[in-house]
Order: sequence, then C-alpha cells, then structure tokens
Amino acid sequence: MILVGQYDSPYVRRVAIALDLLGLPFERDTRSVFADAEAMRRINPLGRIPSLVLDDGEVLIDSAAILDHIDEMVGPSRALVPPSGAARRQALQVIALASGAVDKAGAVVYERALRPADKIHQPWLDRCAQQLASALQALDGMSPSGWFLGSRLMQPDIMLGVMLFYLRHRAPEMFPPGRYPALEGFSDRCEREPAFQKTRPAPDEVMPASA
Ligand SMILES: N[C@@H](CCC(=O)N[C@@H](CS)C(=O)NCC(=O)O)C(=O)O
Repeated sequence: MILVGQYDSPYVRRVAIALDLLGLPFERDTRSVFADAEAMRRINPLGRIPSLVLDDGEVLIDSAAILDHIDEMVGPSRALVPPSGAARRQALQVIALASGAVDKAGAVVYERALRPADKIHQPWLDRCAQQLASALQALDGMSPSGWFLGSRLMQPDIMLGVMLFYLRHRAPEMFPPGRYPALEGFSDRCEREPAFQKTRPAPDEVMPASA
C-alpha cells in the first residue's frame, strides 16, 4: 500500500497512525498537494490528500473512507472504531468534532497563507475561530485522562491528537496555553506515543506560504 500525502496534513497523519497501530506496512508518496497539483489530480481527481493506493492499484480517497476500509480489513475485534452501540456513537461524535475543528483551523490557515493580504475577509476568519473555540471547549469537557474507549488508542484519540498537533504548529494562538487544560494533557500524551512520533512532519513537509 502507498499512502499519498505529507505529514503536515492531520488527515494524512491520521491514516498513517492507524496503519502503524494495526501493524499494516505501507510506503509513502510525499509529493506536495500544492507543488505537484497536477500529479495529485491524477491520483485523486479532487487533488487532495490523503489517498491510499492499494496493492492491486485501487485508489481510496478521503481519510474517513480509507479508515473505514482499514477497519474492515482487520475485522471488528481489531477495528479502531467500535462496531456498534453507545461506544460507536461516542467515537463518531468525537471524530466529528475533532475533524470539524481541523476543517475550521485549516480554513483559517489557508486564508492566511493563500489569499493576498488585501483580499482576506476578517469576518470569515472570526467565524471560523469562534466555531473552532466552541468545538475545543466541548472537547476539553469530554477528554478523558487516558483514552476515550478504554486502554487502547483508537480513532477518536488519533483524530483529536492530530488535530491538536496541527493547531499547536499551524495556529497556536487558537490553542493558547492554559485555556484547554484537558486537551493540552491529551495532546502531550498522544505525542509521546511511538505511532505519533513516527509521523511527525519532516522539515520539508510544510505547506507553501503561497500556491
Ligand atoms: N475530508 C478530507 C479532507 C482532506 C483535506 O482537507 N486535505 C487537505 C490537506 S490537510 C488538502 O488536500 N488540501 C488541499 C486542497 O484542498 O486544495 C479527508 O478526511 O481526507
């Protein structure tokens, strides 16, 4: 399998961490979604990352769909989302909040990086920041002192962990020290895990200042 995308993307990192936790080997294609946009569109018509190229050449796109396939491959006892019931609903709720928060943070980061300064629309940035803060507040109140679903690191933990790392590195002012204490502890705990450490973005895995 080949995972396409750089680790500065929380969605790519999310897939890589899941593959690592499940012991599924993969190679990486670290082409940039911005510098190699045309090549990326040949892999995924949307020109987005992550994509996962399976051994038979089939290409899966979108982290949620990729992770759904990975869970199916390993079967319900090893899957990183519980198969049913309250535990599944809780997992999907946390994933939805954390991935929605990445979308809001990403919108702010893209607006700042890609738009000419005179075209930046501050009310849009303010709205995104408010939505992000509200999601972080909710997640701070929900975060456990260990992992969400017991002793095992699973998809809600991974999604929340990669989202917090992204914030810390790309929009730290939206995650100021002391405002979300449970999330700070959660992020530190995640980044101590080997699967998280192996997927830290390399220095050249950074979105360009303009595209
Ligand atoms: N819902 C998608 C979101 C993927 C996404 O937003 N990828 C970003 C990188 S973090 C991307 O490809 N951005 C380039 C673009 O959209 O032009 C997923 O979960 O995979």
